Parts: sequence; C-alpha cells; structure tokens
Amino acid sequence: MTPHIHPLRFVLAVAAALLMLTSCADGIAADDMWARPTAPGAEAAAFYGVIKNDSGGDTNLSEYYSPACGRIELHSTEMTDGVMEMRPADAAVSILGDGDSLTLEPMGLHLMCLELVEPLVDGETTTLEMTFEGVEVVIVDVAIEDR
Ligand SMILES: [Cu+2]
Repeated sequence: MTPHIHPLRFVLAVAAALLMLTSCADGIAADDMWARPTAPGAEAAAFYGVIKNDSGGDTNLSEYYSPACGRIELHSTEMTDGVMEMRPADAAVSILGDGDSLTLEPMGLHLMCLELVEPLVDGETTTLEMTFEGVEVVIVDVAIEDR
C-alpha cells in the first residue's frame, strides 16, 4: 500500500469489493460457460454451461446477446426416430425459480449461436450477455475449447 492512501479508504475499497462479490453470489451464477471452436464456414455454434438462480425469487432468461452471433436461440435436443433434432426450447424451460439451475450441455439444452459473425477459435473467448427478468443482466466470458 502506498503511504498516500489512508488505511480507512483501503478498508472501504475492500468492503465495497466484497459487497459486489456478495451481491453477485446472491443473484445469478453463470459459471464455466464454453463453446466448441467452429469449423471454417460454419454458420452456427452452441454455448454451454450451468446457470443458477440464487436471487431469492423467480426469473426468466428472456434475452441473450453475443458479439459472435447474429442472434441466439435457446434450443433443446431431442431424439426423434433415432435422429437427434434440436428445436427452440419450450418457453417454460427458461423460467427459473429460486435455487433452480439450467444446465446447457452437448446433446441437451444449449444457447444456439446463429448467423455466426466470425469463427470461434480454440483458446479464445467471446462474451455472452443474458437478461434475467427482474433480477439482473449477466455478462460472462465464454471459453472456446475443444472439450
Ligand atoms: Cu441448436
């Protein structure tokens, strides 16, 4: 610590930082968001991760935005006559009660990144902004990894 900073100011700064961390923990947690790298010419990608609502109330994941995508849809994956098909998820899927979580994973629910703006490159990251109605807008890094 430089001698110019009054210890009380340092304490207040730490307290403010802790308060911010605490308020994050009490809201929406979106950890370990990731996407596979895309092949040349690909027009879509999928975002995965686990989202948990610890806000103390109900919310709805109503909007999504990423600079990597022209638009994003929440998709489910279903097996129909032995064929894997994905389709827009039922609206009820995005409604999260307090303590509920939403698992986005390969062969399951995912955020479909359509009209891909540029290839997703292994080792890089993109960002994802999600609006949880009545709670908060969450902006997270999406790690691009070939898992
Ligand atoms: Cu999809």
